[in-house]
Amino acid sequence: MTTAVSSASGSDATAGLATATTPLGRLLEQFRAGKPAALARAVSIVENHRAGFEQVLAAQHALLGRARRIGITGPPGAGKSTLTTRLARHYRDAGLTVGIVAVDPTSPFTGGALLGDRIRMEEVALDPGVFIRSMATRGSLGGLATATREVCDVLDGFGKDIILIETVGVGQSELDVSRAADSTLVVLVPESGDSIQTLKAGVMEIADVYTVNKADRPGADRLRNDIELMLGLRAGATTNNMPAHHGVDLRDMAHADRDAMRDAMNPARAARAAAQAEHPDVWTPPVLRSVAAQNEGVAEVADALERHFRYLAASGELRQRRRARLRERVMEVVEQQVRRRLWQDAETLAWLDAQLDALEAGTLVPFAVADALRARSSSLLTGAAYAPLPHPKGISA
Ligand SMILES: Nc1nc2c(ncn2[C@@H]2O[C@H](COP(=O)(O)OP(=O)(O)O)[C@@H](O)[C@H]2O)c(=O)[nH]1
Ligand SMILES: [Mg+2]
Repeated sequence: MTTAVSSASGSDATAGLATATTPLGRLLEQFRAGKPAALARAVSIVENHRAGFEQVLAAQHALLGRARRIGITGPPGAGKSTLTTRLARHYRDAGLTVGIVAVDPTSPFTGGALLGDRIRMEEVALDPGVFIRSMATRGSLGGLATATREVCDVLDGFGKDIILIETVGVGQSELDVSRAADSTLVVLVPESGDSIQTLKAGVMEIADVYTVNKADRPGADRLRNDIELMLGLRAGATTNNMPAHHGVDLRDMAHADRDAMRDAMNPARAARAAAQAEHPDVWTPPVLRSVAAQNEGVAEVADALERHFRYLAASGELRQRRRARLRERVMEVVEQQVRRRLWQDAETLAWLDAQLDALEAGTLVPFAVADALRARSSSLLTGAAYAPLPHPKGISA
């Protein structure tokens, strides 16, 4: 069943949306014309949730999904920013435009780096085909993950072909941020306890491609093997590929059986073999090696990301991931609105304060106050602020 929703809601958020006579209308016009200055301003408005940010985002909605969003995550110092810069260069050389969103307080994109890094960054920073925004400080409602997604939407709507999202660390917020991406590249480094910690902290759930960066240092192959071993064990290679007979003479077995037997005895090998085979509906994360500082292995990383994107498209997972993102997006917006509408309403706060005596005396429980608050605030919560997109059927009930 569908319910038509009137677009004449008298809303504040849609007022002046399409007219070029308002400053925001003029900004959106320049944005649509592809002016880099308009992109920078639009990103700032959205990042800081300044007046008009909803209109800026709403104007992008129908355009979303053209960009490929690639998350690049891993422990501090792993070489994420270096690799991000190299990948940006790689995509620029292929004629693609790039947006970089760095969610990392230690990122050279924010200026906290060695001089050499700054110079390398500037090589892409000065390229008009590359837009860089650092999200190190985010004070407003909604949090970093929301802000990151919203900024990515602006870059996508602007027409950037590739969006690189650099996030540091291993915590839940970084995992949230990585969900803004279509593909996630996890960057690990040898001789760092962080790397295995990172894997344990749930990064294996989100990694589509791994690279062991700083492969010019000892221990890279060892780490690579450890990751492949974990991947192989997780995939259950040991049981799936085990030939029926044990104790057979390997020399009597067909090649395929022998390979299966070896893989069964070596899950890491099995994981590597699975990652090299191109299956339309199974993806085994490849574990690559790179020396980002020397631009080694960068093309291979880009190639693996390309293969992952093909897999996403062919398997239907791209559509699934993006639909899941839309769903989360609506939930996120509702939460933000509820918070803003309730806790920025002076009258509601005054009413709440008036309940404190009874709460303190124990004659009212917080749950009862919450019930009453929601009931008395229902019009605050349901009042329309956004007109639906022009669509013959309106919004589904
Ligand atoms: N030896 C070596 N150093 C690297 C490599 N990649 C990056 N670095 C250096 O490692 C340091 C941290 O790199 P950065 O990209 O800022 O790491 P991030 O914190 O993960 O973004 C910098 O000094 C880089 O020049 C590499 O492959 N090998
Ligand atoms: Mg960095």
